[in-house]
Amino acid sequence: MTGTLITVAPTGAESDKADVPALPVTLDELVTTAKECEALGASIIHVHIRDAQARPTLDQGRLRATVTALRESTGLIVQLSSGGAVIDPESDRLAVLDAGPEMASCTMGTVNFGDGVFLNRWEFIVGLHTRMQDRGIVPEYEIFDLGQLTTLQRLLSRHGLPFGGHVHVDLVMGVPGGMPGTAAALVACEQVIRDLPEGTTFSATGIGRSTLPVMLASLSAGGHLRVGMEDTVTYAKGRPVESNMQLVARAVGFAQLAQRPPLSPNQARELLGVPS
Ligand code: KMH
Ligand code: ZN
Repeated sequence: MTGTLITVAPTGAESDKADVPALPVTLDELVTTAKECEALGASIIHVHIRDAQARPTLDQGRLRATVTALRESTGLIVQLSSGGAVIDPESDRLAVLDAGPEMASCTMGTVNFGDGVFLNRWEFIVGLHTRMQDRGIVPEYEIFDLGQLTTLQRLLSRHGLPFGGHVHVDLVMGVPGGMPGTAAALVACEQVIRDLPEGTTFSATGIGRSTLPVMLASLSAGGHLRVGMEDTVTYAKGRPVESNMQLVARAVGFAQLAQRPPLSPNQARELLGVPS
């Protein structure tokens, strides 16, 4: 068993800065968060950005500046979200790949997402996957429900392996409308992941109150971890999250207890097929 990949997802597109003041929304806040999370043991940063009014945006200039700043200030693998917010058009989501990330997310199907719908048509999925192959970007396949793993099997069998040849999936569990954030659901996913190409790795994150059960289940099942304020803004009952670092520190502690210490960013690159 290898060590643990720890991804930090610090911002997301769903929480308002007004409701969650600790959310990093400016480039300075994001870079400071990234450096501190790297020092604690994170190896990947999953990035959503905000505009000058702290609203979610896929503005190309801001995305490029963010990738550059994170690459200059940290060794973290920079993974841009191609998911954006549920209202973002497909064209803007595809254009995220023009901002030059090492990795990008690639969601494997449509899912109800709270009161909205996170739309991911088959043709759009194929477009993201093949464009990433062409541009040398390593995908992280986002899985919100069990059937999306079979969509991934279909994608790989029809359109080939991702750039780098390694398949990595992230189970996003406990979204209202998606699979539950439970150990049983994680084990069901892990059984299907066995049918994906040999060596496929997975991480998992549980939204809201499913954070802890999903983290413990993932470590127990040989998976990796994603944590951050994109996914949870409550540390414990009645205690708001103080910072992304608090969530990363807790994940590092659990990984060490499991005797699977955090992988460095370069070890993560080696595992995921991301060029150094
Ligand atoms: N904000 C969600 C609608 C991703 O980053 O790729 C989509 C999401 C997934 O967060
Ligand atoms: Zn995201």
